[in-house]
Amino acid sequence: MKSLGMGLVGPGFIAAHHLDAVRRLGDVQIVGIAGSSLASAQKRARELGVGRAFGNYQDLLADPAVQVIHNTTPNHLHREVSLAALRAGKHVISDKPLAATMQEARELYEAARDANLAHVVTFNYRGYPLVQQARAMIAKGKIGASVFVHGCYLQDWLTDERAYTWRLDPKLGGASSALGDIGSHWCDLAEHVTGARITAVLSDLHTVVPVREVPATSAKAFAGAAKKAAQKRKITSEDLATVLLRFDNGARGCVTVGQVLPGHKNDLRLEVNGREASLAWRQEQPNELWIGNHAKPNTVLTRDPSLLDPAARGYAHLPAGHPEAWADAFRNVIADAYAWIRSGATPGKKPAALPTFADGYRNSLVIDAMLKSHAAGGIWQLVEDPLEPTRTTRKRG
Ligand code: SOE
Repeated sequence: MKSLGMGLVGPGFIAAHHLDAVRRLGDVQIVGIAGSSLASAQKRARELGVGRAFGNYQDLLADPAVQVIHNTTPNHLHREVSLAALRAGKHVISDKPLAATMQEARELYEAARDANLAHVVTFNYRGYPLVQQARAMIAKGKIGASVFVHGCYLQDWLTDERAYTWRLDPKLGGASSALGDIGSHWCDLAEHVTGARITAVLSDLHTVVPVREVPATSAKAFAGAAKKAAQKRKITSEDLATVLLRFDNGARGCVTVGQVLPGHKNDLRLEVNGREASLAWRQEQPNELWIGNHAKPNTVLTRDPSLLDPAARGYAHLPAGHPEAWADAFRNVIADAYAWIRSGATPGKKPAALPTFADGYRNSLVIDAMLKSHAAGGIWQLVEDPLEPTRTTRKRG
Protein backbone atom coordinates (compact mmCIF):
# COMPACT_ATOMS: atom_id res chain seq x y z
CA MET A 1 0.00 0.00 0.00
CA LYS A 2 1.29 3.47 -0.89
CA SER A 3 2.38 5.35 2.21
CA LEU A 4 0.68 8.68 3.01
CA GLY A 5 2.80 11.66 4.08
CA MET A 6 1.87 13.73 7.13
CA GLY A 7 3.17 16.96 8.62
CA LEU A 8 2.43 18.42 12.02
CA VAL A 9 2.09 22.08 12.96
CA GLY A 10 2.49 23.07 16.63
CA PRO A 11 4.77 20.55 18.32
CA GLY A 12 3.63 20.90 21.97
CA PHE A 13 2.41 18.30 24.50
CA ILE A 14 -0.19 16.59 22.33
CA ALA A 15 2.04 16.48 19.24
CA ALA A 16 4.01 13.55 20.64
CA HIS A 17 0.81 11.50 20.84
CA HIS A 18 -0.20 12.33 17.26
CA LEU A 19 3.22 11.16 16.10
CA ASP A 20 3.08 8.05 18.27
CA ALA A 21 -0.33 7.20 16.81
CA VAL A 22 0.76 7.59 13.17
CA ARG A 23 3.93 5.61 13.84
CA ARG A 24 1.83 2.76 15.18
CA LEU A 25 -0.26 2.76 11.99
CA GLY A 26 2.87 1.75 10.11
CA ASP A 27 1.82 3.07 6.68
CA VAL A 28 2.19 6.82 7.25
CA GLN A 29 5.39 8.72 6.59
CA ILE A 30 6.21 11.59 8.96
CA VAL A 31 7.52 14.27 6.60
CA GLY A 32 8.26 16.97 9.17
CA ILE A 33 7.03 19.28 11.89
CA ALA A 34 6.61 23.06 11.86
CA GLY A 35 7.03 25.33 14.87
CA SER A 36 6.95 29.04 15.57
CA SER A 37 10.65 29.32 14.67
CA LEU A 38 13.19 27.09 12.98
CA ALA A 39 15.20 26.77 16.20
CA SER A 40 12.19 25.63 18.26
CA ALA A 41 11.03 23.25 15.53
CA GLN A 42 14.53 21.75 15.23
CA LYS A 43 14.74 21.23 18.98
CA ARG A 44 11.36 19.49 19.08
CA ALA A 45 12.16 17.46 15.94
CA ARG A 46 15.27 16.11 17.69
CA GLU A 47 13.27 15.28 20.84
CA LEU A 48 10.51 13.57 18.86
CA GLY A 49 12.78 11.75 16.44
CA VAL A 50 11.43 13.58 13.37
CA GLY A 51 13.78 14.03 10.41
CA ARG A 52 12.78 17.49 9.17
CA ALA A 53 11.91 20.75 10.90
CA PHE A 54 10.18 23.76 9.31
CA GLY A 55 10.35 27.32 10.68
CA ASN A 56 6.81 28.08 9.52
CA TYR A 57 3.74 26.09 8.55
CA GLN A 58 3.56 27.60 5.05
CA ASP A 59 6.77 25.79 4.00
CA LEU A 60 5.41 22.52 5.36
CA LEU A 61 2.16 22.99 3.41
CA ALA A 62 4.13 23.66 0.24
CA ASP A 63 5.83 20.26 0.44
CA PRO A 64 4.13 17.90 -2.05
CA ALA A 65 5.09 14.90 0.09
CA VAL A 66 2.57 16.07 2.71
CA GLN A 67 -1.03 14.95 2.16
CA VAL A 68 -2.27 15.23 5.73
CA ILE A 69 -1.77 18.06 8.22
CA HIS A 70 -2.11 17.55 11.97
CA ASN A 71 -2.94 20.93 13.52
CA THR A 72 -1.84 20.92 17.17
CA THR A 73 -1.33 24.66 17.55
CA PRO A 74 -2.89 26.70 20.40
CA ASN A 75 -6.58 27.45 19.82
CA HIS A 76 -6.11 30.96 18.39
CA LEU A 77 -4.11 29.52 15.48
CA HIS A 78 -6.50 26.65 14.64
CA ARG A 79 -8.50 28.66 12.11
CA GLU A 80 -5.53 30.10 10.24
CA VAL A 81 -3.58 26.85 9.98
CA SER A 82 -6.53 24.54 9.21
CA LEU A 83 -7.92 26.94 6.55
CA ALA A 84 -4.51 27.26 4.90
CA ALA A 85 -4.10 23.48 4.91
CA LEU A 86 -7.52 22.89 3.33
CA ARG A 87 -6.78 25.55 0.70
CA ALA A 88 -3.51 23.77 -0.05
CA GLY A 89 -5.51 20.58 -0.65
CA LYS A 90 -4.39 18.76 2.49
CA HIS A 91 -6.56 16.57 4.69
CA VAL A 92 -6.71 18.07 8.19
CA ILE A 93 -6.69 16.45 11.62
CA SER A 94 -7.21 19.26 14.15
CA ASP A 95 -6.95 19.33 17.90
CA LYS A 96 -10.07 20.27 19.86
CA PRO A 97 -11.74 22.67 20.28
CA LEU A 98 -12.04 23.13 16.52
CA ALA A 99 -11.46 26.90 16.81
CA ALA A 100 -11.28 29.74 19.32
CA THR A 101 -14.81 31.00 18.57
CA MET A 102 -18.07 29.61 17.27
CA GLN A 103 -17.85 31.87 14.18
CA GLU A 104 -14.39 30.53 13.33
CA ALA A 105 -15.59 26.97 13.86
CA ARG A 106 -18.41 27.56 11.39
CA GLU A 107 -16.00 28.98 8.82
CA LEU A 108 -13.77 25.94 9.19
CA TYR A 109 -16.68 23.53 8.94
CA GLU A 110 -17.93 25.19 5.75
CA ALA A 111 -14.47 25.25 4.18
CA ALA A 112 -13.97 21.55 5.01
CA ARG A 113 -17.42 20.55 3.75
CA ASP A 114 -16.75 22.18 0.39
CA ALA A 115 -13.20 20.86 -0.01
CA ASN A 116 -13.71 17.11 -0.59
CA LEU A 117 -10.98 16.43 1.94
CA ALA A 118 -10.97 14.57 5.22
CA HIS A 119 -11.57 16.83 8.22
CA VAL A 120 -11.19 15.41 11.68
CA VAL A 121 -11.25 16.92 15.16
CA THR A 122 -9.63 14.86 17.89
CA PHE A 123 -12.42 14.14 20.32
CA ASN A 124 -10.24 11.18 21.20
CA TYR A 125 -12.36 9.73 24.00
CA ARG A 126 -14.64 8.31 21.31
CA GLY A 127 -11.82 5.88 20.49
CA TYR A 128 -12.28 3.69 23.57
CA PRO A 129 -13.81 0.26 22.89
CA LEU A 130 -16.21 0.49 25.85
CA VAL A 131 -17.36 3.93 24.77
CA GLN A 132 -18.28 2.40 21.42
CA GLN A 133 -19.90 -0.51 23.29
CA ALA A 134 -22.08 1.92 25.27
CA ARG A 135 -23.03 3.72 22.07
CA ALA A 136 -23.95 0.44 20.35
CA MET A 137 -26.01 -0.75 23.33
CA ILE A 138 -27.97 2.49 23.48
CA ALA A 139 -28.53 2.53 19.70
CA LYS A 140 -29.87 -1.05 19.92
CA GLY A 141 -32.29 -0.14 22.69
CA LYS A 142 -30.53 -2.24 25.35
CA ILE A 143 -31.15 0.32 28.11
CA GLY A 144 -34.50 1.62 26.88
CA ALA A 145 -35.17 5.32 26.39
CA SER A 146 -32.47 7.49 27.96
CA VAL A 147 -33.87 9.73 30.67
CA PHE A 148 -30.81 11.13 32.44
CA VAL A 149 -27.30 11.82 31.07
CA HIS A 150 -24.81 13.05 33.61
CA GLY A 151 -21.19 13.13 34.62
CA CYS A 152 -18.14 15.24 35.02
CA TYR A 153 -14.72 16.06 33.69
CA LEU A 154 -12.50 16.99 36.64
CA GLN A 155 -8.78 17.77 36.70
CA ASP A 156 -6.40 19.37 39.21
CA TRP A 157 -3.45 20.62 37.18
CA LEU A 158 -4.55 24.28 37.56
CA THR A 159 -5.12 24.07 41.34
CA ASP A 160 -1.95 25.98 42.26
CA GLU A 161 -2.16 29.73 41.61
CA ARG A 162 1.36 29.50 40.17
CA ALA A 163 0.12 27.18 37.43
CA TYR A 164 -0.48 28.99 34.16
CA THR A 165 -1.35 28.03 30.60
CA TRP A 166 -2.17 29.90 27.41
CA ARG A 167 -5.64 28.35 27.71
CA LEU A 168 -6.41 30.95 30.42
CA ASP A 169 -5.66 33.87 28.08
CA PRO A 170 -8.82 34.60 26.02
CA LYS A 171 -6.65 35.96 23.17
CA LEU A 172 -4.93 32.58 22.81
CA GLY A 173 -7.40 30.06 24.22
CA GLY A 174 -10.75 31.68 23.43
CA ALA A 175 -13.42 33.04 25.79
CA SER A 176 -13.80 29.74 27.63
CA SER A 177 -11.08 27.86 29.46
CA ALA A 178 -12.25 24.70 31.27
CA LEU A 179 -15.37 24.25 29.14
CA GLY A 180 -13.48 24.74 25.88
CA ASP A 181 -10.58 22.53 26.91
CA ILE A 182 -12.31 19.57 28.56
CA GLY A 183 -16.05 20.36 28.76
CA SER A 184 -15.91 20.11 24.97
CA HIS A 185 -14.79 16.46 25.26
CA TRP A 186 -17.60 15.61 27.68
CA CYS A 187 -20.34 17.22 25.58
CA ASP A 188 -19.10 15.50 22.44
CA LEU A 189 -18.97 12.15 24.22
CA ALA A 190 -22.44 12.54 25.74
CA GLU A 191 -23.96 13.30 22.33
CA HIS A 192 -21.96 10.61 20.56
CA VAL A 193 -22.79 7.86 23.04
CA THR A 194 -26.49 8.69 23.43
CA GLY A 195 -27.12 9.69 19.81
CA ALA A 196 -29.10 12.61 21.27
CA ARG A 197 -28.31 16.30 21.01
CA ILE A 198 -28.07 18.91 23.70
CA THR A 199 -30.77 21.45 22.91
CA ALA A 200 -30.68 23.75 25.94
CA VAL A 201 -28.29 24.53 28.78
CA LEU A 202 -28.28 26.45 32.05
CA SER A 203 -24.82 27.18 33.38
CA ASP A 204 -23.07 28.50 36.43
CA LEU A 205 -19.42 29.34 35.69
CA HIS A 206 -16.88 30.30 38.28
CA THR A 207 -13.23 31.33 38.51
CA VAL A 208 -11.89 29.70 41.68
CA VAL A 209 -8.41 31.15 41.16
CA PRO A 210 -8.97 34.75 39.96
CA VAL A 211 -5.30 35.82 40.05
CA ARG A 212 -2.40 33.68 38.88
CA GLU A 213 1.34 34.04 38.71
CA VAL A 214 2.53 33.99 35.12
CA PRO A 215 6.14 32.93 34.73
CA ALA A 216 8.48 35.33 32.90
CA THR A 217 9.13 34.16 29.34
CA SER A 218 12.18 31.99 28.80
CA ALA A 219 12.91 33.96 25.61
CA LYS A 220 13.93 36.94 27.70
CA ALA A 221 16.20 34.83 29.87
CA PHE A 222 17.65 33.32 26.69
CA ALA A 223 18.48 36.74 25.28
CA GLY A 224 20.53 37.45 28.37
CA ALA A 225 18.13 39.98 29.89
CA ALA A 226 17.81 39.93 33.68
CA LYS A 227 15.40 37.16 34.68
CA LYS A 228 12.05 38.76 35.44
CA ALA A 229 9.94 37.83 38.43
CA ALA A 230 6.65 36.08 37.74
CA GLN A 231 3.83 38.54 37.03
CA LYS A 232 0.40 38.49 38.62
CA ARG A 233 -2.40 38.19 36.07
CA LYS A 234 -6.16 38.53 36.53
CA ILE A 235 -8.04 35.52 35.18
CA THR A 236 -11.40 36.09 33.54
CA SER A 237 -12.27 32.65 32.18
CA GLU A 238 -13.85 29.80 34.16
CA ASP A 239 -11.93 27.04 35.91
CA LEU A 240 -15.13 25.49 37.30
CA ALA A 241 -18.52 25.04 35.62
CA THR A 242 -21.79 23.32 36.49
CA VAL A 243 -24.36 22.98 33.73
CA LEU A 244 -27.89 21.59 33.52
CA LEU A 245 -28.76 20.04 30.18
CA ARG A 246 -31.78 19.15 28.08
CA PHE A 247 -31.54 16.73 25.18
CA ASP A 248 -33.63 16.47 22.02
CA ASN A 249 -35.00 13.06 23.05
CA GLY A 250 -36.44 14.53 26.23
CA ALA A 251 -33.60 13.33 28.47
CA ARG A 252 -32.34 15.62 31.19
CA GLY A 253 -28.72 15.94 32.22
CA CYS A 254 -26.02 17.73 34.12
CA VAL A 255 -22.26 18.00 33.95
CA THR A 256 -19.56 19.48 36.16
CA VAL A 257 -16.25 20.54 34.68
CA GLY A 258 -13.30 21.81 36.70
CA GLN A 259 -9.52 22.01 36.54
CA VAL A 260 -8.77 23.13 40.12
CA LEU A 261 -10.09 20.08 41.99
CA PRO A 262 -7.30 18.39 44.00
CA GLY A 263 -6.88 14.69 43.37
CA HIS A 264 -8.76 14.53 40.09
CA LYS A 265 -6.26 13.95 37.29
CA ASN A 266 -8.22 13.23 34.13
CA ASP A 267 -11.50 12.20 35.66
CA LEU A 268 -14.04 12.07 32.85
CA ARG A 269 -17.17 10.14 33.79
CA LEU A 270 -20.33 9.58 31.80
CA GLU A 271 -23.48 7.84 33.00
CA VAL A 272 -26.65 7.30 31.02
CA ASN A 273 -29.77 6.11 32.80
CA GLY A 274 -32.38 4.51 30.58
CA ARG A 275 -35.85 3.24 31.46
CA GLU A 276 -34.57 -0.38 31.36
CA ALA A 277 -30.96 -0.10 32.55
CA SER A 278 -28.06 2.27 33.16
CA LEU A 279 -24.53 2.47 31.75
CA ALA A 280 -21.55 4.19 33.37
CA TRP A 281 -18.02 4.62 32.06
CA ARG A 282 -15.01 6.28 33.65
CA GLN A 283 -11.97 7.39 31.68
CA GLU A 284 -9.51 6.49 34.43
CA GLN A 285 -10.85 2.91 34.48
CA PRO A 286 -11.55 2.62 30.79
CA ASN A 287 -11.59 -1.18 30.55
CA GLU A 288 -14.84 -1.46 32.51
CA LEU A 289 -18.42 -0.57 31.67
CA TRP A 290 -20.90 -0.64 34.56
CA ILE A 291 -24.35 -1.90 33.69
CA GLY A 292 -26.96 -1.00 36.29
CA ASN A 293 -30.25 -2.90 36.54
CA HIS A 294 -33.40 -2.41 38.58
CA ALA A 295 -34.74 -5.90 39.32
CA LYS A 296 -31.63 -8.01 38.73
CA PRO A 297 -27.99 -7.74 39.77
CA ASN A 298 -25.76 -5.03 38.34
CA THR A 299 -22.83 -6.19 36.21
CA VAL A 300 -19.46 -4.91 35.05
CA LEU A 301 -18.52 -5.65 31.46
CA THR A 302 -14.74 -5.84 31.22
CA ARG A 303 -13.13 -5.12 27.88
CA ASP A 304 -13.01 -8.49 26.17
CA PRO A 305 -13.11 -8.37 22.37
CA SER A 306 -15.15 -11.57 22.24
CA LEU A 307 -17.90 -10.01 24.40
CA LEU A 308 -18.15 -6.70 22.59
CA ASP A 309 -20.71 -5.57 20.06
CA PRO A 310 -19.33 -5.89 16.49
CA ALA A 311 -19.36 -2.07 16.22
CA ALA A 312 -16.99 -1.83 19.21
CA ARG A 313 -14.82 -4.91 18.69
CA GLY A 314 -12.51 -3.28 16.15
CA TYR A 315 -11.48 -0.72 18.76
CA ALA A 316 -10.12 -3.40 21.11
CA HIS A 317 -6.77 -4.87 20.15
CA LEU A 318 -5.63 -6.94 23.10
CA PRO A 319 -7.26 -9.93 24.78
CA ALA A 320 -9.21 -9.41 28.02
CA GLY A 321 -7.03 -8.68 31.03
CA HIS A 322 -4.46 -6.77 28.97
CA PRO A 323 -5.49 -3.17 29.72
CA GLU A 324 -5.84 -0.68 26.88
CA ALA A 325 -5.90 3.01 27.67
CA TRP A 326 -5.58 6.63 26.56
CA ALA A 327 -2.90 6.23 23.89
CA ASP A 328 -4.73 3.24 22.37
CA ALA A 329 -8.01 5.16 22.16
CA PHE A 330 -6.17 8.11 20.60
CA ARG A 331 -4.60 5.77 18.06
CA ASN A 332 -8.04 4.35 17.21
CA VAL A 333 -9.30 7.81 16.25
CA ILE A 334 -6.19 8.51 14.16
CA ALA A 335 -6.53 5.06 12.53
CA ASP A 336 -10.14 5.88 11.58
CA ALA A 337 -8.97 9.22 10.17
CA TYR A 338 -6.41 7.57 7.88
CA ALA A 339 -8.88 4.81 6.92
CA TRP A 340 -11.28 7.56 5.83
CA ILE A 341 -8.54 9.30 3.83
CA ARG A 342 -7.55 6.05 2.10
CA SER A 343 -11.18 5.33 1.21
CA GLY A 344 -11.49 8.66 -0.63
CA ALA A 345 -12.70 10.88 2.26
CA THR A 346 -16.28 11.03 0.98
CA PRO A 347 -18.99 11.60 3.62
CA GLY A 348 -20.48 8.15 2.97
CA LYS A 349 -17.19 6.38 3.75
CA LYS A 350 -16.55 8.09 7.08
CA PRO A 351 -16.17 5.64 9.98
CA ALA A 352 -19.19 6.20 12.24
CA ALA A 353 -17.10 6.91 15.35
CA LEU A 354 -14.85 9.48 13.68
CA PRO A 355 -15.43 13.12 14.77
CA THR A 356 -15.36 15.67 11.94
CA PHE A 357 -15.33 19.45 11.64
CA ALA A 358 -19.16 19.23 11.63
CA ASP A 359 -18.93 17.74 15.13
CA GLY A 360 -16.37 20.39 16.10
CA TYR A 361 -18.69 23.16 14.92
CA ARG A 362 -21.68 21.56 16.62
CA ASN A 363 -19.62 21.33 19.83
CA SER A 364 -18.70 25.01 19.64
CA LEU A 365 -22.41 25.88 19.49
CA VAL A 366 -23.00 23.94 22.73
CA ILE A 367 -20.07 25.59 24.54
CA ASP A 368 -21.12 29.00 23.23
CA ALA A 369 -24.65 28.47 24.59
CA MET A 370 -23.12 27.59 27.99
CA LEU A 371 -21.17 30.86 28.02
CA LYS A 372 -24.27 32.83 26.98
CA SER A 373 -26.42 31.17 29.65
CA HIS A 374 -24.03 32.21 32.38
CA ALA A 375 -23.50 35.71 30.98
CA ALA A 376 -27.27 36.24 30.99
CA GLY A 377 -27.39 35.46 34.71
CA GLY A 378 -27.86 31.70 34.59
CA ILE A 379 -30.95 31.23 32.44
CA TRP A 380 -31.91 28.46 30.02
CA GLN A 381 -30.23 29.08 26.70
CA LEU A 382 -31.18 27.21 23.52
CA VAL A 383 -28.41 25.64 21.48
CA GLU A 384 -29.17 26.99 18.03
CA ASP A 385 -27.87 24.55 15.46
CA PRO A 386 -28.16 25.87 11.91
CA LEU A 387 -27.00 22.49 10.62
CA GLU A 388 -30.07 20.72 11.95
CA PRO A 389 -32.97 23.18 12.13
CA THR A 390 -35.54 20.42 12.61
CA ARG A 391 -33.73 18.76 15.49
CA THR A 392 -33.36 21.88 17.62
CA THR A 393 -37.13 22.36 17.65
CA ARG A 394 -37.89 18.73 18.53
CA LYS A 395 -39.34 17.60 21.81
CA ARG A 396 -38.01 19.80 24.54
CA GLY A 397 -40.73 19.42 27.09
C1 SOE B 1 -5.48 19.39 29.53
O1 SOE B 1 -6.61 19.76 30.22
C2 SOE B 1 -5.71 18.20 28.61
O2 SOE B 1 -4.47 17.84 28.09
C3 SOE B 1 -6.67 18.54 27.47
O3 SOE B 1 -6.20 19.61 26.67
C4 SOE B 1 -6.91 17.30 26.64
O4 SOE B 1 -7.79 17.57 25.58
C5 SOE B 1 -7.47 16.20 27.55
O5 SOE B 1 -7.64 15.03 26.80
C6 SOE B 1 -6.54 15.93 28.68
O6 SOE B 1 -6.26 17.14 29.38
